[in-house]
Amino acid sequence: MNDLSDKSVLVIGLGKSGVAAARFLKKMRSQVTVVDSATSDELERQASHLRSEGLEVLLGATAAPEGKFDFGVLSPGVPPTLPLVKQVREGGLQLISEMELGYQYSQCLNISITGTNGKTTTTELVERVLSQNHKRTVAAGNIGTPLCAVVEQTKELDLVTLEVSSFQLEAIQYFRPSIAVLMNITPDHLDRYSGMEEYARAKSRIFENQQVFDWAIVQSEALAQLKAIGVKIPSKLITFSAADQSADIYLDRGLIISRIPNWNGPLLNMEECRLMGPHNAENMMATLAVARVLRLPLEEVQKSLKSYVPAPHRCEVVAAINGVRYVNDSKATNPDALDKALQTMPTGKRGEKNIFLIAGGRDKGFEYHSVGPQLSRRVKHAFLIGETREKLRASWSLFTPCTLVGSLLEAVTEAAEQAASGDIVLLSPACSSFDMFQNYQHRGDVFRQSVEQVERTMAGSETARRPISGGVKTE
Ligand code: UMA
Repeated sequence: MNDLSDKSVLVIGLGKSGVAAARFLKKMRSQVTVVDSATSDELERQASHLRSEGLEVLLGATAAPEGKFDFGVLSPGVPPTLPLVKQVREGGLQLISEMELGYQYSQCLNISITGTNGKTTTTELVERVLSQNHKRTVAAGNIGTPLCAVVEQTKELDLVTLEVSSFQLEAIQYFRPSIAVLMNITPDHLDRYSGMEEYARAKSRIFENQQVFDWAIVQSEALAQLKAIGVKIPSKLITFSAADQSADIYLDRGLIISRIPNWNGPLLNMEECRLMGPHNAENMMATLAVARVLRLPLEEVQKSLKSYVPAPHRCEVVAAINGVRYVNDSKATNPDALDKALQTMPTGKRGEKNIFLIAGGRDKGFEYHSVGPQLSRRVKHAFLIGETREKLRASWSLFTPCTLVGSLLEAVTEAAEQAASGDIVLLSPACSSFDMFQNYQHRGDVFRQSVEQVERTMAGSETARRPISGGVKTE
C-alpha cells in the first residue's frame, strides 16, 4: 500500500465521490486540491466546509490548476472528454477513479455488481443475505455511499458489497472483485459512449484484474455480448438467465432452478417473493449464486430473499384508488428498464391493456422504438413529460396514443381521469430526471405527492387546492 502522506492529489468533481475522496486523502495527510467546473450555492457551501478542513477548492474551473500533482482522482460523472480532464491527462498525470482509490486502501475483499439494470436491487439483496448470515458487510459504490467513505470501516468487515457503474470502471487500475456480477448489458449512457461496444467494454473491465480463483457471475445473454466483442473472463464462471434455460441457474414456470453440480434442483419459488417479474428473478439468481460461492446455507438465504421488501422508486405501488394502482418506477431511466416494468405489471382480467404510462425526461441518447411492441400490448395511453417528450411521441405514437403534458401532476391528473378499476398508472420514464428534478428520487417523490393531490381532489377535500412542494413545470 502506497504512503499517501505528502502526496499532492488533484480531485476532479465536488459531488459525493469527490468529497469522500478528498476527505479520505486529507486523513491520509495528502495535499488535496479539488476542482469542479460548476458553481452553485450548494457547491459553495460544500467548498467552504472543505476549505475549513484545510483543502483547496476551485469552483467554475475550466482548466487544470497550477501546481504539480502526483496523481488525480476522477468523479464518475465527469466525462473523460471534459477539456480539463483531457488537459491533465495530456500533461501526463495519471487519473484513477474514486472507486479505485477506495479499493487500493480497503482492507477486505469485495463483491462487485454491475449491469445496466438491477444492480442496485441485487446489491441490496446481496448485502441483506450476507448480513443475515453472519457476514459483516456494507453496501457502497454507485448505490450512494462512495467506497472512499467506508474505507476506514473495511478493516471491520468480511466483505464490502459494491454497486459498480461503467463510469467508475473507466478509470480503474488494480480494482479486483473476488466475486464480480454482471446483470445485463442493454442500451444506456449513449450520450457518454460512442456505442454499445464501448459501453460493454467499460462494463467488462469489472473482470479485467480477476484471477483464476475469483468468481464471475454473469447473465448468459451478457456473456454472449462480451464474447462477441472478444472479451475473455479469467475467473470461475456461473451463468444465470430468466430466458435461457441452458444457463447454470435458470427460470422454469416461476421456479429458479440450478444445474450446478452438488447444488442442483429448485432454489426459489418466485411466487413466494415480493419481487416480481423475470428481471427480478435474475436479481435473485445472481444473489443465490453469490451465496453459493460463499457457501451460505440455502434455507437461510431463501428466508432472506422471500422477506425482502422492494425499495422505493422501483415498481413501488404508492396508492390504490378506486381499484386503480399507481406505481412509481422513477428509477427506470432507460428503455430497457421501462420494458421490464411493463413485463412486470399484471395484465387486465382477460389479458387486456391496462396501463396508463407516464414517461419522459432528459435524453441519454437512446432510440426508443424498441419498446414499441410492448407498448402496443400493454399501454392504453402514454403521457409524455420533459425534454424528450417530442422524441418519445415520434417514436411511440404508432404503438399507443400519446399526449404531451407539462408536469407530472398534469400527467397523473389526466391518467387518473381516464383510468378505471383494474388499470395501472405507471411512472416509468425511460429517461433521466435531471431536466425537471434533482434526481430520480425527487421525481418519484413528486409523483407520489401528485397522486396524493389527485386523491384529495377526488375526495373533494379542501386541501386539494394547495400546491405540491417540489412540483416542477416545464412550461
Ligand atoms: N462535474 C464537473 N464537470 C463535469 C461534470 C460534473 O465538474 O463535466 C461535477 C459536478 O458539477 C458535480 C460533481 O462533478 O459537482 C458530481 O460528480 P458525479 O456526477 O460523479 O456525482 P457524485 O455525487 O460523486 O455521485 C457519483 C455517482 N454519480 C454518477 O455517476 C453520475 C452516483 O451514482 C453515486 O451514487 C455516487 O457517486 C457515490 O458512488 C448515481 C448515478 O446516477 C446514482 N449513477 C449512474 C447510474 O446509475 O446510471 C452511473
